[in-house]
Amino acid sequence: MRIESADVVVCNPGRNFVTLILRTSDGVVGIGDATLNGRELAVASYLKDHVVPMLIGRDASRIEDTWQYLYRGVYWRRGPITMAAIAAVDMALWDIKGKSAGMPVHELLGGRSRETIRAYGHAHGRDVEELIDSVHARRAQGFDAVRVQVGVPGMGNGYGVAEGRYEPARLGGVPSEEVWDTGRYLRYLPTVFERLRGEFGDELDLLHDVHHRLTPIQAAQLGRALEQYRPFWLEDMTTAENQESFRLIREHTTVPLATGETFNSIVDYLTLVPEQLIDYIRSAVTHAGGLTGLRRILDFGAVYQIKSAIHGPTDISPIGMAAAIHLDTVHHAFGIQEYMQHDAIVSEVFRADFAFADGCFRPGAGAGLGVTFDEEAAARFPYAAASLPVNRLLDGTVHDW
Ligand code: GCO
Ligand code: MG
Repeated sequence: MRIESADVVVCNPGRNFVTLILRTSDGVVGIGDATLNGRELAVASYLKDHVVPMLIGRDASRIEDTWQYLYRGVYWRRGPITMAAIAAVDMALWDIKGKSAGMPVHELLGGRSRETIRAYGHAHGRDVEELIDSVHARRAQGFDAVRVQVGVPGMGNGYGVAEGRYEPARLGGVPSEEVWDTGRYLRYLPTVFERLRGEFGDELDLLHDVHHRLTPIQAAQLGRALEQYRPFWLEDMTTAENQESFRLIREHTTVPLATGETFNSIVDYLTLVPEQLIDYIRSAVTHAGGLTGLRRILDFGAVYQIKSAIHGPTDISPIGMAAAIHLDTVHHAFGIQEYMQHDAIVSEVFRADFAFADGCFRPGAGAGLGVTFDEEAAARFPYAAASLPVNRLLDGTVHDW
């Protein structure tokens, strides 16, 4: 079974998605997600101009060999663009293998380790009252784990929640700008957790994403201040380029730590995992080399009792979400799955067979990944440049997103 053709489609049903479609000589179609938020066209070009010519004529059944060929066989390894492209090829090949075998991908990967997959939802508000309403809405959907993000008083449009919508992607190539004040944030957040515990009691799991905005010692302070409210985790407390800084956070707080959504390779975890500096691995199937790449990372983490928490924002397409749910179904050291929830319009293009109810996913039983991609519908939603905001401190200094 040879790969006969490959197409790359970039569409925008509300936000941009990059989809790879592989067709084999015996008529099997496999699809993969290569969406890299704000850099979609770079991955599309990497696929079209550099990867597709290497794929035509290859044996579609050789997933591992193709992965190594695209990773090791190329001088420039790793990096988000390369690994998102490899991820899409990998997902499409697993999809093809599943369709050829008449089995869902989780069966090919080893079968179910669990019946349901616990997910956490997103709640956010411009202020704490709006946040509380948003948490109630997630509770009503059945979530018993909720990520809470809130605007900080006096910080203007800060923290991506100002427009009442998390991370507004501004159309056009130039991002909007937000202000950030670390001192205000550090003073305010414990009061928010106190309020939430008062409102929702002890049972609800609360998660929070710091989005890389603190220095290691500020992160340690925040961990200590929030420990009494038992957060499920604090995510991306500080930038992870210097992984050794996590040692400092760990020395000072027992709050569980999650990181890795911007990582794309197992090599990115060489300090964090063996030194047990984190508790949850946050990489995405779409950004970490597909099922093949992420599975290796999660198994590495499992040796150190580090759990999976696969990235599941709306800038990953339903194909990437489906791949995550297949892996969650199989992986023994499963922790939790993020579910940010696509707008309904996305289902005009992508139809996935996984189900969500009572705060949990169940994988679909369809062969392959269980997602269909409607190319005609996709053509109705052409690419539109969009960017995440950029942060500046009060004095104008550019700060981490
Ligand atoms: C998360 C993430 C997202 C990212 C987004 C950037 O935890 O879900 O932080 O909200 O910011 O995926 O592209
Ligand atoms: Mg995050």
